[in-house]
Amino acid sequence: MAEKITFYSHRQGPNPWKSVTVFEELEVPYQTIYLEFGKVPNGVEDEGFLNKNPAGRVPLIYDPATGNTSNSPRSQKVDRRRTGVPLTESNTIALYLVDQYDKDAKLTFRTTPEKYLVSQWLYLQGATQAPMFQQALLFALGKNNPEAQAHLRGIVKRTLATIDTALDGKTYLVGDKCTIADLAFVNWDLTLDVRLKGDPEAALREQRKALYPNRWAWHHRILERPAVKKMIQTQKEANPSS
Ligand SMILES: N[C@@H](CCC(=O)N[C@@H](CS)C(=O)NCC(=O)O)C(=O)O
Repeated sequence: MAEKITFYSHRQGPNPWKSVTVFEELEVPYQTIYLEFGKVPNGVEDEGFLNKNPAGRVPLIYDPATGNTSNSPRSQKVDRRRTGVPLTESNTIALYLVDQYDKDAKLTFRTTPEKYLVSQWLYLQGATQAPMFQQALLFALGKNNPEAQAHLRGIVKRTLATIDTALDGKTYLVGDKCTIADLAFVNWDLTLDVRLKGDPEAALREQRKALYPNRWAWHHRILERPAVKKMIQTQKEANPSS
């Protein structure tokens, strides 16, 4: 069995949990180190972690299987022969894991155009879904700016509509199987109740089900996957009081 990947995570933040789903799908062994947010001991902005990822963000993995690399941001401070390749960015980690561990292409495609379509959805997830869902919540919570709130909720709804249209007559985003592109959307989608709170047309689950039926069925289809159930259970266990 492969040596365990060291995985820096956060108990709530959605991005690291995307990696957990891919570990579980591919049965890749990993050991989790939970960090706090902020400049606190064991925090993502603590000097110890900034030496590993100057961006101060999780997920970050070290995979001993990949051996030496010159990819470390502050390479002189990391013993790369012992720790393996350091990688950040949840979608890059997903791409890495399928390259390294998904020899049968269970979660990906190696053909054209499918591999570019997987990439397209991963970019949409990372560049639009995650940051816009995050902004929508920040504006809803912290700023008395109804125009900005409505604008951001509009982008969230447009993202849902984009997925819904793409899934018309289809089961998954690319080809006929669930790939890392589909899996990448789950964790932020699970937070829609708070992102769309107060929205006149899509705040409620029943409203979203009626507005985006393809997306609704797809999201629930993915939630039935054993690896996704395991990820959700692991997150519950990591947050016993919530
Ligand atoms: N684009 C990055 C975003 C990573 C990211 O923002 N992670 C959050 C947790 S979900 C984080 O580490 N935040 C640190 C902070 O807010 O201080 C990815 O997909 O991995």
